[in-house]
Amino acid sequence: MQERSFPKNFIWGAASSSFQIEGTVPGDGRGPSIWDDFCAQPGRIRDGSNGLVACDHYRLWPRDVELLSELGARAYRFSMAWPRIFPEGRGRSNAIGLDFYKRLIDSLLEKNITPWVTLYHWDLPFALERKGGWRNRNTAFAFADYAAYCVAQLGDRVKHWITHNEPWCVAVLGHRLGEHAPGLQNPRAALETAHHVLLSHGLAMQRIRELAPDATAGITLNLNPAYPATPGKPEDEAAAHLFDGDFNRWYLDPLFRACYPEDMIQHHENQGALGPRGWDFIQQGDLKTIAQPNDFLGVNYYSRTVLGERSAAEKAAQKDPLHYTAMDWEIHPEGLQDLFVRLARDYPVKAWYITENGAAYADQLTADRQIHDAHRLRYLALHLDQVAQVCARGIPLKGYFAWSILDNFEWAHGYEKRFGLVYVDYASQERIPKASFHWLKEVIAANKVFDVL
Ligand code: IFM
Repeated sequence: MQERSFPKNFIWGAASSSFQIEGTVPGDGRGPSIWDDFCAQPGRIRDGSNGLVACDHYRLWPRDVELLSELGARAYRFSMAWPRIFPEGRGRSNAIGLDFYKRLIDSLLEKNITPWVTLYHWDLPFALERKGGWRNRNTAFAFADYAAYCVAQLGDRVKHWITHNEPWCVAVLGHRLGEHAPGLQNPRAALETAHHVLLSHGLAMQRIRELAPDATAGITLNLNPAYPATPGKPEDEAAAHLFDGDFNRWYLDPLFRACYPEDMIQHHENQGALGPRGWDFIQQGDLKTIAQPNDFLGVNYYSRTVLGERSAAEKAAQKDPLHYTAMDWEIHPEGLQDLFVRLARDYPVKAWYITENGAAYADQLTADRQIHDAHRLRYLALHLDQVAQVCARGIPLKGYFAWSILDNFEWAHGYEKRFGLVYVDYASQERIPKASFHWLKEVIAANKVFDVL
């Protein structure tokens, strides 16, 4: 790996999300979310845990802001918990919740860290789930009202808004595969959800533009490039195209071309995913609403997917931490560059940001309470090398947010998977910066990535 520089003014940051770190402090007026309910259902979370305490960030945030400052982060991407602001999803607002975010934002600004606020990172107010959650079109309008309220209240301090994080996860993990809240296994519900989440993005963008014409706003997608195991083999090529349609194009095309991909419409119909009511949830004008101009697209990149039979050597590598992370996700840094080359070719996006990238490993605390996370450090170095190459191609990739500043609640995996640059000792809530944190701090200061391997 050679030393590579990043463009001047490249935005360096780290990311987190509300449910994964905040904890729920009784008496603070926050309403329950679908994730509180999901965690309470036996068997849903691998270690049986929940978000009640998490990293206790709701109380310990000043320490976490100090850590971001120590890292040299110029930006911090975090999410607001909708049920902290509107405990029932709409109607009555909760001033205590809003004040928490005001204090956090003010403290970031004092330290010259720019807040990048995600409005929805999966913690839907449970009161809305009772009314059909994202399967109900009204939720899209409730989201736009919540977004408008946040922008009206915080727009003087916050100039960067991300409407949604990873709609694919909300739709597919939450409603088709049942691995995330609300835990449904219903293909039609997943399609309705994807559509209403995208619609809510468009509606929220319109409100953000009205209220904060000086702000930049966009959405974050998790994109996963698909490769045929045997290039040129028709079945593998077709499987890769289908995977790409389901994972990537189903979100990119409506957002940037105002249409759903024809081949995938056909596919869902052939699968009988829709039931007798067909596509009745897509109303006239919806796609125009969804395709509002975005100032940027946030991309979360972790891995790639290979379709078809892999070679014996590739299969053997699956237990090797040099090739796979603790999530069993393949380490494929080149996929990041391939993805951006293709995105820049196919979609008219003004600016790109990597809003998440990182790796889970089973970190071991040493006797002198340090974390030598060499595998994570290598993962970050390899991916930053690709990021620098994307920038050097002239693609307007303007920033990078590491996932995550802290170890946190990794959804259905509970606390078993650690993604943090900072280790969290959950028993004491002590924060211990890992070797990767110290290394990234040097990279940020130098605005260069260098060989560590
Ligand atoms: O922890 C998640 C995050 O909430 C969304 N993107 C992927 C991360 C790792 O799984």
